[in-house]
This record gives sequence, structure tokens and C-alpha cells, in this order.
Amino acid sequence: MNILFIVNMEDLGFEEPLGTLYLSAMCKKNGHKVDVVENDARKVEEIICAVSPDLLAVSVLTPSFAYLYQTVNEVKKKHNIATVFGGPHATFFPEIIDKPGIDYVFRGECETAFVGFLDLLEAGKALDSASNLVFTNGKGEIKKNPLTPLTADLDDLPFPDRELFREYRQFYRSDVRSVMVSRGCPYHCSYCFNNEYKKMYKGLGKPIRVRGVDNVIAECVELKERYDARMLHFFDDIFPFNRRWVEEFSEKYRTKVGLPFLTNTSFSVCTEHYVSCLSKAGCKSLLIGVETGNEVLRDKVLFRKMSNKMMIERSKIIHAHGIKIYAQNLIGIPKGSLALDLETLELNIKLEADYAGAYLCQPYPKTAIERIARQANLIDESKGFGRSFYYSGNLLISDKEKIKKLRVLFPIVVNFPFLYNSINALMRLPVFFFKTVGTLLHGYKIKTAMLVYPMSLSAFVRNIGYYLARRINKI
Ligand code: B12
Repeated sequence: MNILFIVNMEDLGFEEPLGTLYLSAMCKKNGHKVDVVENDARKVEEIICAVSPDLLAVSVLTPSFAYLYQTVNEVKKKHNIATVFGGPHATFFPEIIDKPGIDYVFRGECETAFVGFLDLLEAGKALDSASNLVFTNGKGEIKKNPLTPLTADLDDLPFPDRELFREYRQFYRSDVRSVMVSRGCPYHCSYCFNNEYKKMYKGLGKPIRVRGVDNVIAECVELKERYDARMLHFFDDIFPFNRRWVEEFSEKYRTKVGLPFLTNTSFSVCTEHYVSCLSKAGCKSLLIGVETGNEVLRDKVLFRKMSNKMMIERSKIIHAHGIKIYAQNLIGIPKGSLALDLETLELNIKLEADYAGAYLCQPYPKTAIERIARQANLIDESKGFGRSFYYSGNLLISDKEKIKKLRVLFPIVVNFPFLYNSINALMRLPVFFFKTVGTLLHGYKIKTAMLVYPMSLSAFVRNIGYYLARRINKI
């Protein structure tokens, strides 16, 4: 079959959408043709005329659903092409099948399920055996087919199809490439989709799976040699922390790949052994969720069990190994307050975070934090939710305007802690005052605390451009 993926590139910067690339690789391996286009009705029209797809495929997150659906619905009115939606939003809201213009919805991990469906569709067979599929059958009934078990051995999957974006310099010529080493997360943070995901897949395989080191190394070598990658971003929820796995990875990555990398992790796993293995391998920066400085709020609302003391100790270990800390924080949390958000700021100063981003909490539907906010009557039903890290569209919190200002000031004050004593005065100034400083600081820190590799001036300008042009990064 001939599949056309529509991707919301304006949200992605230089970070390739790996879900789409994994599906593309599986489709091609099974003899299907795949094209891609950005989320722009005119461009979609043009490519439909050029490649005549049988199927329009879309990967949706909750905040991007509305924008992608709008395009698909518009296109669908003119062209009789079947449409299929998958990704986290489709997984948790399969009821989108009711919307005009959406023919098929997929839940969960779909490499095998999607190609099974394509084969049935191509052969004109009934879709009752298509796993993970939600669809309306010939009698007008909505059918929710069972899920296929999670892929037990991730090494069985082909590498993501990096060729899909050959025409898109934004991804294809990027010095920094994304890789997923594992799937799943051991924690239960209230704002994350993992809890619901784990419930959905109960009894259908291990939720946490880690690729074999050799398989990961082979993908990294390909990115270095074939795609000229200069730095890698391991985009796992938590970079694997099994002792033997990390040791083997550290040794093989250093000798066979040798590229600097950054990754996502948690203070909970940052022992001396783990951090030293990462450092020896070439880790330059860790993206770590600090989220809040208040231990009660952290435990009771965010469901994160760790102490400030432990975080401060671990940050010392990380810095001692020459790794930068790119801290991520949530402010404007349900049941929180401006005073508690200032505690978060203080904690980031104590951690000596090299960069500390603060994002307004936006509880997504079907997460535990959304239930907490709803029970406390903190959701404004008349409003939708924000698209980006920087807006919380429908959350009712006190001092919201001040907290919005604090978000802009936050990284500046963490970098220049002497400003902390004047924070209340600073929050009274108009926000445009800090926006330029904040943007410049962010650009500088992306270069020095995140993408820490020998970057050419042109790549620097390009990376900053992509990063800041990303709609979800607009401040
Ligand atoms: C990398 C990443 C990003 C990257 C790239 C995002 C992207 N679109 O690929 C960046 C940094 C840009 C990003 C931004 C955001 N992200 Co993000 N991100 C991730 C992360 C860590 C990994 C995604 C990934 O590559 N997974 C691996 C691939 C293999 O899995 P996958 O994408 O889910 O795809 C599989 C299935 O979903 C399915 N599938 C996917 N698409 C399709 C399409 C079809 C047609 C079919 C049949 C199947 C299918 O099959 C795929 C293969 O098995 C996930 C967490 C996670 N573990 O998944 C969060 C996650 C996806 N992000 C999330 C969020 C909330 C955001 C932001 C809103 C954050 C913010 N507040 O601004 C923004 C929104 C961006 C946007 N509007 O698109 C949430 C989404 C929750 C939700 N209900 O939608 C997640 C799940 C994290 C979480 N804590 O809950 N993110």
C-alpha cells in the first residue's frame, strides 16, 4: 500500500518523530511505500496529487491533535482517502473514531499491528483480526480490537527509517540525532502517560524493555557514519540503569561510537557508578526532572518520592563527572502556590543547575494529576489546554499572572542567584523586560549545557533557529 504520513514538524525542532520512523521502517520492510509531508493543508494537497496515497497516517499527541485533525478533515472533504490516527492521544482517546474524517484509530505500540492491518486492508479482508485497531464495522458498530502484546525483544525491530525525511533538512542534516534505547519507565509520576499505559498493557508483556547494547551501538554507528551525526540524544524516559548493561554500554559506546551524547534520567538512579559509566561513555548533559522543590507537593501531587537532600548529593556527583544538568521544573502545580514555586527556584540554585527551565503545569486528560485537579475544582471546563510547555490553558491557580512571569525569570535567576532576593520586585516588572534576556540565555545554554559538541557557527545558528522556532518553545 501507499502510505502518506502527516507530521507536525513545527512542534519538533530537530527532534525526529521516532514513532513515525519506526512505523515507516516496518512498512517498507513489508513491501509498502511510504511518504511524508508536514502539517500544512496546501502541501498535503500537492503531495496527494504527486503520490496518490491509499492511506493518510497521523501520529498525535494530545495537544497537537486539534491542529492535525483540522488538516486531515479539510483534506478528507476533497479526497476520498482513508485516514488512520495513532500515537499517545489516539491510544488514550480512541473515541476520536467518532469524528468525521477519521476512519481508523490505533492504540498502543503498533509496529506489528499496523503492518498486519495494512496486509488485511490490501487483501480486502475483514478487519476483526487487526490487533490494536478501533474502527466502525459494516453494521455501523464501533469495534475495539484487543491489543497485541508489547514487542518483547526490541532488537527484533528494524532501525527507525531515517530516509523518510531525506527532503527535510531540519531532521536529515541535523548534527544531533535522536535514539530510543528502551521503552517504558519504572516510575509513576502523576503527570505522565506511563501509568495508564502500564494499566492498559497489564498481562501483555513487560512494560520496561531495553535493547541489547550491540543493537544500540549498531544504530549509533550508522548515525555517525552514514548520517554524519555529531551528537546523540538518547530520548528514553529514563536511560537504562541496569548495572551490567550500563557498564557494557559505556565501554562499547566509547570505543565504537565515541560521540558526545545527552540523555534523560532521574536523580533516583544517579549513583556514583551509573554517572561514572555515563561520563566515561561520553555523556555531556543530563536532562533531569526536578519538577518541584517542595517535598510534600512532590510526593502527594506529583507522585515522586525523593528528597531534596538526595537530589543535592546526586547533583554533586553529576557535576564531579563533568556532566551538565539541564533541569526541568513544573510551576503552577495544582494544590501548589507561588511560595512553593519559589522553593523550586531555591532548590535549583542549590543544585547549581546549568540550565533550569520552568514550565507551567498542564494536566493532560486521563492522567492522575488531572483527576487531582478536577477533584479540587481547578479545571476551567470552558477552556482547552495549552499546546506547549509554556502554557496551562485550563488550570485555575492563584497568582497565575505572577507565576507566568516567574516562568520567564526562573532560568535567569538560577543562573544569576544574586537576583533571588529581588524576585518579588522583579515579578512586578513587565514581562517583556526579561523575555529577550531569557531567550538569549536559553540559546547560550543550549550550546553550553545541552548540545555540548564542537558545533560550527552555521550549525549553531541553524540549531538555535529550529529550537526557538519550535512552537512549543515560544516564550
Ligand atoms: C521524544 C518526545 C518528544 C519530542 C518529539 C515528539 C514527537 N512527536 O515525536 C518533543 C521534545 C518535541 C516532545 C514534545 C512534547 N511532548 Co513528548 N515525548 C517524547 C517521548 C519522550 C518519546 C516519544 C517517542 O519517540 N517514543 C518512541 C516511539 C516508538 O513511540 P511512539 O511515538 O509512542 O509511537 C508508537 C505508538 O504510539 C504508535 N504510533 C505512533 N504514531 C502512530 C501513527 C499511526 C498511524 C499508528 C497506526 C500508530 C502510531 O506506534 C509507534 C510505534 O510503536 C514521549 C514519551 C514516550 N516514552 O513515548 C513523550 C510524550 C509523547 N510527550 C508528551 C508531551 C505531553 C509532550 C509535549 C506536549 C510537552 C509540552 N508540554 O510541551 C510536547 C508536545 C509536542 C507536540 N505537540 O507534538 C506526552 C504525550 C501525552 C499525550 N497524552 O499526548 C508523552 C507520552 C510523555 C508523557 N510524559 O506523558 N516530546
